[in-house]
Amino acid sequence: MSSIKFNLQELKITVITGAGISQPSGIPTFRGSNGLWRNYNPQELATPSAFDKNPFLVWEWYYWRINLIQKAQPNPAHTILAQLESQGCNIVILTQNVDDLHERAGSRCVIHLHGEIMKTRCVECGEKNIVLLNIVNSLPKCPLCDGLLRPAVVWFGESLDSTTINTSFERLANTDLLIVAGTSSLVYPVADFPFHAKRLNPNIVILEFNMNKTPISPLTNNTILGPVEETLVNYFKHYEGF
Ligand code: BV8
Ligand code: ZN
Repeated sequence: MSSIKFNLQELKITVITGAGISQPSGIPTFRGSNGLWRNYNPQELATPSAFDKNPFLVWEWYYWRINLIQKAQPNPAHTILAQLESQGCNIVILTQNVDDLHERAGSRCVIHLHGEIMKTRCVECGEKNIVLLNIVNSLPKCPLCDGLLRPAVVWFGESLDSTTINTSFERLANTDLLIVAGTSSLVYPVADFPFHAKRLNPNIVILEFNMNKTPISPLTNNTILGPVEETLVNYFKHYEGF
């Protein structure tokens, strides 16, 4: 366990999360053994070309994931982060995940770096944030122009929203404690965020919570190995109030 003691309420805390924080809730990760879907590599499905080629297949994959997410519950790793916020900590979550488990755990300050699976946008008129009302086995259509809707997520080969990136960089530049939980730190540009934070703020403390070491482990003050639904809770529960 890290020997660094903080007064949490005095810190600006930023948490970068990945698929590993939702895995204990039953949501497959992208690269884990159970990450594949019907032997498709998610990296091949989460692309504009896969959607252009076969929107039915891509929507089938997203419907399958939406169903999993709707049946899933937030786990203790989501909950402890929400409790830090409700206990008055200044905490912002930068999540790569497209599920809503952080919000359902009670976190309010959540930035979805890769978008949100429960929202769609129209490929024709660009209308955004159209909530997918019900899952039908056909292609969802835009209520304004009847154009094809796509998941409002960032696919591989697509740029992240520039405002999202700028807001994230601004937050990282003013962060005292950066927690990186449940991400392989292999997907860019988010994989570079901890390095960027260290360049902006050499005094930042970086703690990583993962089952294994990752490319950012050498940069961290400590990598706490183990299931995040236990390690993150154990790390924070000895602070007063938990
Ligand atoms: C872009 C949304 C500009 C969709 C996702 C260099 C610079 C810039 C870009 C690139 C670059 N090199 C390559 C690229 C391109 C690419 C990229 O990074 N590829 C990788 C694979 C090399 N990046 C992009 O395309 C990005 N766009 O840069 O635009 C541009 C444009 C054109 C050309 C070039 C550049 C867009 C990336 C976003 C893609 N969209 N998701 C959807 O969800 O359907 S990414 C997807 O991966 C998810 O968001 C996921 O969260 C994310 C990262 O994966 P992880 O979350 O880390 O999940 P993973 O399965 O990998 O790991 C799980 C981890 O959890 C593991 O470490 C495991 O040990 C741990 N774990 C599991 N269980 C537990 C646990 N730990 C603790 N406890 C547990 N219980
Ligand atoms: Zn439209």
